[in-house]
Amino acid sequence: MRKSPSIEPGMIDVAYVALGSNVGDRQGYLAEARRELAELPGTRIVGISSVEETEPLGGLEQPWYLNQMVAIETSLTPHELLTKLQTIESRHGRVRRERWASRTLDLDIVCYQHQAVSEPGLQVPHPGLADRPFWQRELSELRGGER
Ligand code: A4P
Ligand code: MG
Repeated sequence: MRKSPSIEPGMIDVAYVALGSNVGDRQGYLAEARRELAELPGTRIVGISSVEETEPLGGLEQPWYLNQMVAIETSLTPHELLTKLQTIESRHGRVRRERWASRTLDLDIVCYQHQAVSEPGLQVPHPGLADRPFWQRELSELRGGER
């Protein structure tokens, strides 16, 4: 993989976005998320991982998840992308408030190829990467196929 130390804001970078759903039509929510990611400004999808069914993390009683990762080439900064992901998430809403962790659609920024952020509201790479073997598998699947 080519590496360069940093890029200017607004330049094209590769971002890895994790998709998760454990309520309702899980495959359908993932498909809608992929479609909406492809429509973001300055963005195109360059890789799509396999879909994995995963046991819920976090110790709460909840249904199993479908997880998937998408690689995008984007000129959106991490902050801009987070805002866009939150808009997509909120369009799909969350159900069953008493089981807060269950959601129709959860979108997380796993990492950028050339950018990092460490702030209270945004951490890139995502700190959960170390604890999520399925994210690690999906990331290596995408990176292995990049070039
Ligand atoms: N935030 C900070 N960094 C990031 C980032 N890199 N990407 C902040 C996205 N968001 C980031 O997220 C809470 C806040 O995290 C955001 O407002 C943003 O400012 P949220 O998605 O609104 O809340 P959440 O998802 O309930 O909390 P959290 O801590 O993000 O939970 P996770 O880590 O998303 O866990 N088990 C399996 N098998 N598969 C799953 O996908 N997911 C969860 C949810 C639990 N168990 C799971 C899975
Ligand atoms: Mg989340």
